[in-house]
Amino acid sequence: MRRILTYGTFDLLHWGHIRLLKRARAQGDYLIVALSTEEFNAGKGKRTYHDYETRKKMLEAVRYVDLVIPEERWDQKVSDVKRYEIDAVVMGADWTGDERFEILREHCELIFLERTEGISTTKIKEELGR
Ligand code: C2G
Repeated sequence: MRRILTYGTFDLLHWGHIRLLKRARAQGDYLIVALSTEEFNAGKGKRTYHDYETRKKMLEAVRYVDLVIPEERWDQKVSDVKRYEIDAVVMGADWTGDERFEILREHCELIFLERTEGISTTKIKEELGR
């Protein structure tokens, strides 16, 4: 069983997120999503519309997602890969070359998929005038 792991905030779940999850799941047989907690997001200066529990439930309702775990720290990725016996970490291409992911190459495959153009949580918030 080929096990895939991806990280993200997945706030205001939209088509760009779903397409990423669909393509990530297609890279293997089992997809784990490490979902950023509010505390972790605060560290990134990010505030989410939905809280962690709601974002987790929404992801668990997506057919491509097999398990949702919390992302609490930047430095948990190597232990995540080992603990969940991950074969490949899959991220959107905006993360290409980021050292916080490149270090995973000695532990698993690292795959970057192109982002879905024209959609983002920020764009949705701006267009809704928030
Ligand atoms: N994404 C995408 N296309 C979009 C928007 C997002 O492919 N139009 C992808 C991103 O590249 C990412 C995933 O969907 O792989 C989740 O996006 P975000 O929720 O914005 O996550 P991010 O802020 O990139 O958090 O430790 C890493 C962070 O937790 C990643």
